[in-house]
Amino acid sequence: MKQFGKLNRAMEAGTISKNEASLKSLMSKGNLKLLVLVTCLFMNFAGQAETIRYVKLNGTGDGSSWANAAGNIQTMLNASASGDQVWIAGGSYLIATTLEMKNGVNVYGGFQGSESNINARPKSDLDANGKVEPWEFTNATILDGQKARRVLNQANAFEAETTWDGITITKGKNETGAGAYIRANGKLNNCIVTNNRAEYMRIGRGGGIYNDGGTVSNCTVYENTAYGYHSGSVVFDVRTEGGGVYNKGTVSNCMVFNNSSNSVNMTGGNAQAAAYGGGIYNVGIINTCCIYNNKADVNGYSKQQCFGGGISNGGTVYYSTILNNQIVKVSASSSSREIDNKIYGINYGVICIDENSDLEQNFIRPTSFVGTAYQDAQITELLRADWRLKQGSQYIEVGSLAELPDWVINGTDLAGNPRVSNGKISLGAYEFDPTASAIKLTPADNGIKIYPNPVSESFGSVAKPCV
Ligand SMILES: [Ca+2]
Repeated sequence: MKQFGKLNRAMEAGTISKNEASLKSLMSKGNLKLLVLVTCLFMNFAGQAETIRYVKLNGTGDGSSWANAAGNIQTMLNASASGDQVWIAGGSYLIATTLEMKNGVNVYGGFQGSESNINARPKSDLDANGKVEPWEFTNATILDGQKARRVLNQANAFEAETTWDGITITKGKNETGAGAYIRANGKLNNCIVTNNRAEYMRIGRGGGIYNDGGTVSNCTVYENTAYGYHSGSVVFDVRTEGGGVYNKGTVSNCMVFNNSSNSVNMTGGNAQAAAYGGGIYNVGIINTCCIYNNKADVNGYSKQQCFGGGISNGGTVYYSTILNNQIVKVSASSSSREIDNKIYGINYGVICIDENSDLEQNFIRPTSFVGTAYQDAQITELLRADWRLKQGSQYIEVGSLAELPDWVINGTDLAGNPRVSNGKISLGAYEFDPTASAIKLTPADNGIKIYPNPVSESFGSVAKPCV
């Protein structure tokens, strides 16, 4: 009946036609058949009421169709009202002014440029890892901040859930949330967030995303940096938090890798620094994520600390896989590199071993090194890593459903399969999928060269899940 209420309000406001207004009198007669008719007509009416505006690269139209697509994303956002949508064809869009999200206006990227349905956007296995992932749109819509500004911004909490779906956010730069800053009811879904940099003298927060109460889901977040530095004669402390994501909201079903939380002392002196969360600084909720090969590092301070190569957790983490992350401390007199997958605080069903000798036994295609990539071949390896569980893995169906919220239990794993089957749940971000093991990509098959693990000789081991 909520829809009828909306219809009534629209009629009272005079925003619908006489024909539609005549339905009101039909409704008042209480005739069931007519009521059904009214419902059908209303659904048609509601579908037409929503306006889609179209954007393509170098478009010069008014945005009314793909053929008349406009070229400016913000102009189309500004023209939209809550409930409208903006569809953006694939291409690389140079963002000259930070894009401002608009309450209730969903934005979809990844179109070839002729689709009439968001589900028709073509996807393909672009990174050749044997699976088509939620963010792999064949016609990528790339929003490029040109290393000069934040790419996407939500200025305040929204009343309506507002989703940006199927976009790539890259080359953003800001003190916080260099790629995107979202707040309550803001949502990034099916997105790639890469090569963004939060940089400031004293503090850098959220290289890829600063999530202040919103939701990040089904995204891959890689090669972002939260960077702080000390420079000049005035001594001050430096702090970096969340190379990939600074999270005060929810991050669910995401890959987070090759990000760094990093601080450098440019001028010496007694400055102190702390680097938190190479992958994620979390004071919110993380669920079903793979957080691997991230790094928290500090260089050149008189006192320097690192907390969480993968994740620094002051919130809650559910069923995630945290592996091959690293902390690095370099000073004039010493340097140390350690594997660091530790997680403190509240966590359930997390795999976070600090011993990488068991990886081959448990995962389909683990990475062969610790920390971030410094060679192209390593980047390829990171993109093709597969942390799904192997037959015989010790993590299969040994988790507990106790204390898990319903949205986690009823959700999916990182491969999109049911999170719980027959009342059982596996540790980490994936359930065991017998068909997954059939995909065999060996380094030889794919031109991947395995480099020696630079730090494998020096760790103590904590060879058990952190549950
Ligand atoms: Ca893929």
